[in-house]
Amino acid sequence: MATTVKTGKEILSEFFDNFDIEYVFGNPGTTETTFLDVVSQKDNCKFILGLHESTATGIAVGYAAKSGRPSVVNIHTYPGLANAMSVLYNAYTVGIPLLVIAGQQNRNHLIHHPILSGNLTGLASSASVSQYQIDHISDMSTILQRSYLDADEAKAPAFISIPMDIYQDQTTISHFKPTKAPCPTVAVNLEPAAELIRNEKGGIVIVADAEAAWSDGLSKSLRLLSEGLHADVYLAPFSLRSMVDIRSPNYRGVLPAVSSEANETLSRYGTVVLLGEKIQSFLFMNKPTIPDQLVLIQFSNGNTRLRYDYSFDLVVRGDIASNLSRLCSIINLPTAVLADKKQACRKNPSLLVNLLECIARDTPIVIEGSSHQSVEEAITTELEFDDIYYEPRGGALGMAMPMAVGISLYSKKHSVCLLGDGGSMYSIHSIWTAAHYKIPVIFICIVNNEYQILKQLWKLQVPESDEKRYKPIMDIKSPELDLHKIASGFGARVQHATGDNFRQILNDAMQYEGPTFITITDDHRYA
Ligand SMILES: Cc1ncc(C[n+]2csc(CCOP(=O)(O)OP(=O)(O)O)c2C)c(N)n1
Ligand SMILES: [Mg+2]
Repeated sequence: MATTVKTGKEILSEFFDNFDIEYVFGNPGTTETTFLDVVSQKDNCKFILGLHESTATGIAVGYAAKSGRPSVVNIHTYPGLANAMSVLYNAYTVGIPLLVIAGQQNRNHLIHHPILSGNLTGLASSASVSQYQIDHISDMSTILQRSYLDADEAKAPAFISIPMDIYQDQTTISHFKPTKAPCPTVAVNLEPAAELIRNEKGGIVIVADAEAAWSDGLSKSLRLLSEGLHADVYLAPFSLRSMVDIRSPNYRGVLPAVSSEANETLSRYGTVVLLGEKIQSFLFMNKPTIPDQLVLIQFSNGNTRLRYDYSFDLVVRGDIASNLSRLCSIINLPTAVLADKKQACRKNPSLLVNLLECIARDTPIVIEGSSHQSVEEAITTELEFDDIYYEPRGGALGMAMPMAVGISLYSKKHSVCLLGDGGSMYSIHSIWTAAHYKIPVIFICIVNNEYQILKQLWKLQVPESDEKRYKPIMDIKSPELDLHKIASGFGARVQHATGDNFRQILNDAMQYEGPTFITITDDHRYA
């Protein structure tokens, strides 16, 4: 049989076909030209342009969170990767699969550290599960496949640096087959867990962390287990996604993020069942998040860290949802769920509540970190939205706006992003991508001309401090940001919502196949 010789360009093209890559999200430079030349010739793969790497990467995150598969990101060598790092870090800490590919300078003069070169794998290493530079054409197919599967298996970014001259090299060593990722492992013996739970005395609390979102059918099996055991359920702070059934009478919302408050909540129980990696806190105040005296059981899919943060009494490795179901049968729990929780009735709803009331409850909601975050978490839970995305564990501002764009791109329907005026500035360019590709998305921005959350945290950490010290640093006035001009400059329809016009504004936004940027003033709280 004749041996087939392939170029780097052909290998890349075959990789896209084999792994069904529908989109590449990126911001280009000269080192990526040949990569883009391959993408531009494919009928089944489209390039989505972000005007900044934080935007391109954030859109890829939203798309991956929805599709369940690694999104491919293409960025421009060292500076492009540096700009993407904060969103990459969010993705890494909270378990989002991305295949990040950056161009690198020609291998023939890399030794001289040419302009726009650098230690890309070193830079990427703090926010990715694996890092390769393709120095030999014969490695190219293996590195592409391995990195894609690394991202998929570990639920994290995997990084590849591709020198710009390698695409013309030729090799006979290259083949792809559609690879199925292995099935999730299942636990063989759940009796010890059942035993611990049967003998449990002080009450059980189940805390679901980010990793649990990757287990299909979790909300059903968690509901059966928690209701059968009379256990309360919380979402761990900074988990990124809601994956619990918020209609369950046992669901208590997001656990407090301040460590002493989480400690106080968890102290009411005798046993903590953790689904996923950890219970992340912010800030550390006096006490650790998890009280020492509790029995601690971990369920993990096995693709993030087991026993990494705490010492557990028992760890169960394997697909979380299937193991919770099996546990229900072993303990002989009822096979039907309880009646749904009754919705609370609000006498004087705030403007934010009114706005959200107009929106279908299956609309994805993305919340950016701000002083409004916990209120927004509570409102969206109470209103029974069932697809909520929270502040991620990495804590970097600038992911919510593009993430909402990526979610809408995948689901082909509106998503809603709730954010502050300060937070809006980190990835404001994501509006342009939504306008350019006609992606329907609604941004609701709470304007207070300040970093209010940072003032609050300043006061918490330095109680003797006062406004005179923190206002000059934390106010974003003089000049005030003209958010309407900025957002419309990027291509959004802009509106200011008040008690009189909010219904019309929301209806119009829902009809519009592109981005709407709505401002409201800071009167969002519960009445
Ligand atoms: C990339 C990045 N830079 C800075 C911060 C620190 N930070 C956290 S919250 C915040 C201000 C948020 O202000 P805004 O969005 O206006 O919300 P507000 O607190 O006023 O409600 C800042 C700067 C961060 N988390 N991430
Ligand atoms: Mg603000």
